[in-house]
Parts: sequence; structure tokens; C-alpha cells
Amino acid sequence: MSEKRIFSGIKPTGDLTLGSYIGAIKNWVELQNEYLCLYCIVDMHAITIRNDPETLRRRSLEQLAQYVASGLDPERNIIYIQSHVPQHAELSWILGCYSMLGELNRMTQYKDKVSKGEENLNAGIYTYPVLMAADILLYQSDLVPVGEDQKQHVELCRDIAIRFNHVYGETFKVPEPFVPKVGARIKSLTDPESKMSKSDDDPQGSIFIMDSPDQILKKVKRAVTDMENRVTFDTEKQPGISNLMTIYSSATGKDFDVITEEFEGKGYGAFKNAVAEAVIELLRPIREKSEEILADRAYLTEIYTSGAKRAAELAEPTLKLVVEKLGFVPRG
Ligand code: ATP
Ligand code: LTN
Repeated sequence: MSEKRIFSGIKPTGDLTLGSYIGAIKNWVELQNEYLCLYCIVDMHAITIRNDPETLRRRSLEQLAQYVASGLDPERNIIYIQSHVPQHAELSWILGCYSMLGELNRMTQYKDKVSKGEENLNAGIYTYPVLMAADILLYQSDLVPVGEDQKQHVELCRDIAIRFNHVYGETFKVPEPFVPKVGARIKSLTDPESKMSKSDDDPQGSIFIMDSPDQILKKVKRAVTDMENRVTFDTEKQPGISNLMTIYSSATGKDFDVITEEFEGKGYGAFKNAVAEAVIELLRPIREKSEEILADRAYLTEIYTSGAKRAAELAEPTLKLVVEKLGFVPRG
């Protein structure tokens, strides 16, 4: 196996959507053969919003089951829960002292939350990208597979690494974002201008990995389209249809022109049925396998316990190097 490393994570703030599957997890599965991969359940990122404690615990374990059910091999990859490896928090504090207010002020995700006047605008929301940089840099990661919305955070992570290396000499590997060509930003089915997301107020806009075939069919049938009556990829004029084409393309591997040809003269009804069918078949094995894995609590515990142990072993040399460079007195 190559020594090149991958880090990525998802926060357990809601049920995983088709967006996070296509934008992130699907690529994680493909990359696991080529890299040493760490796939994390970033529960410390999740507490930037208020959670019911029982729900957070349940979601973290469900997300773990869904990672494995999606095809991530827990032996080959390091799958674990962020809060189990305290080195993330340690490095995050340090990197906070090498992150500039001006940089953090420019982060779109943070700016959106401020401009929407969201409740509970806490300091964690502001320093969120610093913790994310710590996640990535702790493991000397080469590649970070994420959806489009996270690219800016990975770029900030690179800037922090470059700054630190400039002051102290080569310390961190400078990582690259890996954003898929198709499916980097799956849109809401009810509002094709905005991202499909697990915390959307309108659950009809998102397809969840655990949705039943019936729920998927209903949601796709109700998806917003247009009056053009042509299955063509045009995000300006036909954002809803283009989104469904992206989903269909990711699920079947077909190119856009092949899809256009397939539905020539057939109307949106037939297209929507085909999209729903493809998504149902894509998600069915993942949902069934997740349920199986979730029922085996001992197996889940084994995965996250051994994952955290292996992650901590990889994190330790980086942290040791960093504190040495900073001038902290070594531990006795
Ligand atoms: P939240 O609603 O809690 O902010 P989210 O649904 O936006 O969550 P994240 O946990 O932020 O999902 O994202 C997990 C990963 O999936 C990230 O790499 C993100 O870029 C990717 N991702 C999330 N939603 C989409 C989407 N609609 N299209 C493509 N990629 C996505
Ligand atoms: N911020 C990301 C989740 C996340 C992440 C990371 C992604 C936290 N740490 C490190 C890639 C690498 C999100 O909101 N989806």
C-alpha cells in the first residue's frame, strides 16, 4: 500500500444524505485502494450546534455503521470518532495561534451563519476551520476528499500549514483538496439553488441514505423541474433537471449526453421514475447493511476502539514534532 494518506470526516449533525454520499463517501470508497485513509466521525465539529446528547451519541454510531455499509473496510482504513483522539484538540489550539482573524472572517460558511443571524453564534463556529486544519495536518495527509462547500476550508488549511512551515521549517505536509468532477454540489430537490443538506428545514429537499424506496420515489417525483420538457444539462435554465441528471449520472455512471439521448421525447415523468429507481438501487444495499451492522454493537465498538488507537499512533509523531518546534519543554 502507498504511504500516501487521506483524511476526511463528516459531522454527525443529522442523517447522512445522498449529497454527502455522492460528494464525499462514494469517493472515499474508491480511494481506499490507493491510500492509507483515515475516515472520521467529527463529533467535536458537531457541537458547534446544540444537540440532544442521546441523539448525538446515536447519530455518531449510525454514521459509523453507514461508513462501513457504504463499503469502507474497517481493517484497511482507520475509522474512528474524533473526540477519542485528543491530539486533534491539542493541535487545534496550537494552529489557532497561526490562523489570522482576517482569514477566518472570510470563510463563507461562517459568514452565511452570521448573515442569516443564526442563534447560538459561538466561538466554535468561528474556529471550526482551525479544528478541521488540525484534523488534516495531524496525519500529514496528502489528499482531502470533500464536496465543493468544503474546498475553502481545505485551502485555509493549506495556508496555515505553509505559514507554520515558513516559520519553523518543514513540519506539515501541505494537503490537496479532492473534489469530484460530477456531484460536488448536489442541490435540494425542492430548491435547486441551494445545497442538499442534512440539517435542511425541509426534509422533502433531501434524500437520506436510510430513506425507504417509497420515500425516495415520492421525493424524486415531487422534485422541482421546469417547463422546458427536455432532459438537458443547463444549470442556469434548468437547475432542477440538471441536479437530477447529476444524481442519475453518479448513480449509473452514464454521461450527460447519454442521459439526454436516453430520455429524448420521453418527458419528465419517465425521467423521474428512472432517477428514483437508480437511487433506490444505489442506496438499498447500504441501508440494509447499515441496519445489520447497527444491530451488532460489539462490532461497532471494536471498529471505533481500534480505529482510535491506530489514529493516535499516527498522530503522536506529528504532535511531538510540533511541540518541539514551538519550544515547549518535552514531557518528563
Ligand atoms: P449540515 O447540514 O449539518 O451542515 P451537510 O449535509 O451539509 O451538513 P456535511 O457534514 O457538512 O453535510 O458534509 C459532509 C461531506 O459531504 C463534506 O465533504 C461535504 O462537502 C459533502 N457534502 C455534503 N452535502 C453535499 C452535497 N449536497 N453535495 C455534494 N457534497 C456534499
Ligand atoms: N467541515 C467538514 C467536516 C470536516 C472535515 C474535516 C472534512 C471536519 N474535519 C477534515 C474533511 C477533512 C464539513 O462540514 N463537512
